[in-house]
This record gives sequence, C-alpha cells and structure tokens, in this order.
Amino acid sequence: MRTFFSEDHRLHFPQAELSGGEFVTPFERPSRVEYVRNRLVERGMGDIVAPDPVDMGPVRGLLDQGYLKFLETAWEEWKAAGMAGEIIAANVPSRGMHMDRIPEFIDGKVGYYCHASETAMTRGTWTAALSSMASAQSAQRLVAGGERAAFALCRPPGHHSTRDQYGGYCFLNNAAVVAQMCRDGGAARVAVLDIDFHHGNGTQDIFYERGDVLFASLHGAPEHSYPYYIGYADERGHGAGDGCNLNYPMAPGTGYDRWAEALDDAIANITAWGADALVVSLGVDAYKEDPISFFKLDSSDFTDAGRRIGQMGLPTVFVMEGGYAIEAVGINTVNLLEGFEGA
Ligand code: OKP
Ligand code: ZN
Repeated sequence: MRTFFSEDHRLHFPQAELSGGEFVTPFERPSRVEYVRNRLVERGMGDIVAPDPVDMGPVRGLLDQGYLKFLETAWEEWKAAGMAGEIIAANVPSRGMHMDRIPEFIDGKVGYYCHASETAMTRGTWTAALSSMASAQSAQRLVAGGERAAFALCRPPGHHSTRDQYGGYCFLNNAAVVAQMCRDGGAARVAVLDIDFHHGNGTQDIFYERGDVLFASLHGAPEHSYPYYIGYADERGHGAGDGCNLNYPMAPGTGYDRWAEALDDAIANITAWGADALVVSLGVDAYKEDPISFFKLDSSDFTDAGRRIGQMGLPTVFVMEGGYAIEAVGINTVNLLEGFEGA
C-alpha cells in the first residue's frame, strides 16, 4: 500500500497544551508520525511519497469560508494585536450567548472558531494543516484511479474539526473532504468508519443531514471522554441523513471482544447500506497504553481489526487521526494496514 506523507507537518508544533490545569508538551507531537513512517519502512509496506499540492476546491466546497480565512490569517492578526504567546482560546460562546455574531477582534474570533482550548495554534499551523489535507487528497486520487487502498499519514489530524471549528488537535477535517471527493468522483454512497478512540464529532456534524455519506464511530462514551457533549448512540442523523449516523460509545476499560463486536456491527451496517467506497479515520488510541484514552486493545488486535475491515472488499482510503502511546503508534498503525492487506 502506498503512503502519502508531507514533512510540512513539523511546522505545527505548539509548545503548550492545557491539560489538567497546567501547560504540558502537547500529546499530539511531531514524533508520532515519525514513528509511523519508520515502521512503514521497517515492514516494507510500500513507497512513501510526498503529496501533490492541496486542492482548495473540495475544501472550500465543504467547509465554511469565514473559518478558512480565519485559519489563514489568525497568526498575523494575533501577532498584530500584540499577543505574546501561541494562539489559545480563552473564551468560547456558550449557553445564552450569540452563536452567530462573529467578533472583529482576534481574541474573540479565536473563541468563535474553537470548541476546545487545549489546542494551540502557531505560525506554521495553517501550512501544516494544508499539507495534511494534501496527503489525504492524494490518497483519495490514487484510490479513485483504481488502487484498492492508500494511506494518508496525516498530521495534524482532522476528525474533530467541523465546517467552522477547530479543537481536539484538529483544524481541517481530512476524512470529510476525502469522503466528499469520493462522492464527486462518482461513488454514490460513501461510508466513513472512525475507529479513533475519540468520537469524530466534526465528521458527524458535517454529514449529519446527508443520506449519501454514512458515518460510523467507535469511541469512548461521552459521559467519560472528550468531546463530552456529543457521540451518544441515539444520534442517528437527521432529515435525509436519518439512519446514516451510527455511534458506538463504549465504557472505560472496554477490551477487544466488546470493541470488535461494535466493529462488526458497524461493518455489517455499512455493507447492508451499500457503500461504494470507504474512508477510515485511523486512530490507534484505543490501545491499552494510550495516555489519554481508556480502551484496552493490544497491538495484535489492530491486525485483526484491519483484517475485518479488509474483508469488506471496498476501495479504501485510510486517513491518520490520533494515537499517543508514541512508540506503539507505528506498530499499531502498520498492524492495522497489514491486517487489511492480508484479508
Ligand atoms: C484527538 B484525536 C488530555 C486531554 C485531551 C483532547 C483529545 C483530542 C484527541 N489532557 N483532550 O481524536 O486523537
Ligand atoms: Zn483520538
């Protein structure tokens, strides 16, 4: 399987993440994807190539124009306003406030376009997010051209970002844009299977009222896990999208038996629905040693999960999301891809 990967991910490396009331080195750090790349090489998974330049057409078509402009100019505005540090949202609109009036001052705009203040932005964040999107798009094009599968080694990840909000380490929703590109390229029905430990709230939100893209997510139950306020099983889609959103929230301590049951159910639903193409939001933070998650998967479980996904027989674009047990991220990610290829 071919991998698309851009070195420009390094341009995004904030010094700070707000965690437990203190600033720590972000869990989502550049070394994560270096471990994945090294493991791909070690296992001879296939070539690793730089993506073609990002195509803003599909990005602009799916996401909010004001949000994209904000991401592009935020750093300049932040610095022009005399802010000393990295961009961190200190205020967000909440209950009883206006959700649709956008402040002019950058500090207010930052909060308007953010849903979680752990995530900082820096000078290179926008460029890195675009390079991540470029990898996802190149992987999609390869699969649209007839390859069975491709892997986008994206960083920063994307599945928490909506049409107009960043947060949860995500700025641009790579998986959502890939799904839309599959639709534009002729796939009538596209499924997004999100196996990252965290609920893919951004992807859910983007497709919630659409009947042509099915979203299925396995994740830590919102009662106990970020993003906390979304991801319940009774969120099933709305309007034309009714029935096209499948959430599998699971309790702390969930191991592979229960997790694989949810995976099988998601797979059965995607198959019955008649998907023509599959996008996998590939996070490996369901791993037992992950520092910010509470599932108990072993490394070998990722191989088995990949096999089950491969048995669907669909053209598949893998898009990297989370995974923070740094040294195991490479092993677990490549295990899943190998399981897929061996199916
Ligand atoms: C992004 B992805 C750590 C809390 C972290 C945000 C998690 C974002 C996960 N103190 N909260 O889905 O892996
Ligand atoms: Zn995650």
